[in-house]
Amino acid sequence: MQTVRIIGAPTDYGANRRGVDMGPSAIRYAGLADQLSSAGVDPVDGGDLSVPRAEERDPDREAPPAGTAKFLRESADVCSRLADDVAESLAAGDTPLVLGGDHSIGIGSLNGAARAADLGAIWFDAHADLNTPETSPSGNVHGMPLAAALGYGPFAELDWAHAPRFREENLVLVGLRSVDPAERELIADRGISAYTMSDIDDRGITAVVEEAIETATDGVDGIHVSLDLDWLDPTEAPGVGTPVRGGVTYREAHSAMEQVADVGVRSMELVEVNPTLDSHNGTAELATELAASAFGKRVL
Ligand code: B3U
Ligand code: MN
Ligand code: MN
Repeated sequence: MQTVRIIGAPTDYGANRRGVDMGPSAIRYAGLADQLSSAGVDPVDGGDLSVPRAEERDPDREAPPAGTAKFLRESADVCSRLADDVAESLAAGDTPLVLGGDHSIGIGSLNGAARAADLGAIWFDAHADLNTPETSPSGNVHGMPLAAALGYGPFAELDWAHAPRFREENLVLVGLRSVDPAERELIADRGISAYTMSDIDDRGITAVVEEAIETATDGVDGIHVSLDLDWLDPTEAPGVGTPVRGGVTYREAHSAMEQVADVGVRSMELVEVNPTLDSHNGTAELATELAASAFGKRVL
């Protein structure tokens, strides 16, 4: 039986909104282990990484000077420990499932995954997460993980994080509807595979995800799935820090997860669940259901 190793990464360094650090608790409380068991995998909970409170590091959470990233040193520290855990878990033959926390932890997940295996990645997100400290409108690292993993921008604290075996050709963004100008330019210049909500409207979720899987798996051994809950429409997933209207529906989300399950998920993360903004823990619950679909849960 496939062992899914749960790794909590309760960070909020990368986001403006406090509360996303409670994501791992909320997702566990929503019944993650039971959902995974019902998908036919064996969940083993490795607990949470230790993450010092932001107030201990920067009591004022002051805005940094333009061109820099907030809490970059702290994010780098958590991500390097997370990368070790993810790599170790893959090397042991397990499937890591990382619970965020804000999306800055994607830097650690991608690096760890790339260290242990040749994987592509599908990034289900309303946002492109391709900003650098220089181009970011917010200074928030949760808008930068892909730029860091791919080696763009000045990320001195994250020099180690550029995942050498993680190839840009095997990265696919799905569900975009909030993209900053520099991100748009980077996607066009580098020819990064990206599907907007318009593509999903035009072609349907099945065709889009099928093509995404083809690109992500081309020439590699499998995929890392990064699921930012703001990928879904805020009516389905209100408990996220930066909701954007016009996201995928409940059914489209499950359908996409079932498709990735068919090719086999080697590594996954659930990020940006913010219980302080949620309604009756519904977004956390949805995250557990989608994880179950991604690991093979079916009705019949
Ligand atoms: N692109 C914007 C907003 C954003 C990115 N990721 C999230 N929000 N969750 C930024 O700040 O980089
Ligand atoms: Mn994101
Ligand atoms: Mn997002």
